[in-house]
Amino acid sequence: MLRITRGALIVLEGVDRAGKTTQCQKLVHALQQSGRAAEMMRFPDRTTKIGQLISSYLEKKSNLEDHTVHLLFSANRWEMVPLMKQKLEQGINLVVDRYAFSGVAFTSAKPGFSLEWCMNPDIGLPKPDLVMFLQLNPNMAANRGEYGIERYETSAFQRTVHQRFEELMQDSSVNWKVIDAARTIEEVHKDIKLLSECIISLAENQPVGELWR
Ligand code: Z5A
Repeated sequence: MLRITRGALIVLEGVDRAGKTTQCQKLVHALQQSGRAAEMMRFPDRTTKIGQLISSYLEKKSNLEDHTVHLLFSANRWEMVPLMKQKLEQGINLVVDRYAFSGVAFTSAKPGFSLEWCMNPDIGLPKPDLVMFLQLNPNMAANRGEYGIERYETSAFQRTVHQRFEELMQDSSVNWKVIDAARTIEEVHKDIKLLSECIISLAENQPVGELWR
């Protein structure tokens, strides 16, 4: 009898303009080309009601209290969990553009927020089998265009966010891999594809874990 093995949960994180979206799209395409089922997801998912509140906040069309918006970002992930689990069980590899790590890094970069408080609402989310952090220094990022007009898009804030990511990467319960994102799109893709193919084989025979638990 044909046994369906589960898909892997693969997350790309990184500083602004590190190339997360570009690489997620390329990875999904490459996996599909090699005959594997693969789909992309992104957070925030701006299509849901919660996502629309977040989008309006990011576009500075509305203001939300800092704790409140943090919890909305987390709720936006939790509302996708049934769908994510269903897809993983169906053998679909999920490639995710930002996840709980962005949630923690961005809120804890604000004054008065500890890493621990920020992690709490995301404890128990499906645990990624692999988190690739696209590393890019701020000068290189600046060469990829000006910061946009959305909230958080200033170099001082992004530097603090980067420090918070560094702290999160100390946690060995998460399978972090740091990728040098300063190279060409193709060079970066090659590394990401190789690491993803390895983890897809490994994840097949393991249950999906729970993040930070
Ligand atoms: N946020 C939060 O606060 N809490 C949360 O829980 C979550 C998110 C999940 C969402 O932004 C904002 O919400 C984000 C974090 C916060 N705030 N900020 N800042 P978003 O997800 O809608 O958009 P983004 O993540 O900010 O996109 P990005 O970081 O700016 O871009 P990227 O995805 O890393 O890069 P890209 O779009 O693939 O590429 C950027 C440009 O660089 C583009 O012109 C590419 O063609 C070019 N590029 C890409 N790779 C290369 C290489 N290798 N060489 C040269 N040029 C390249």
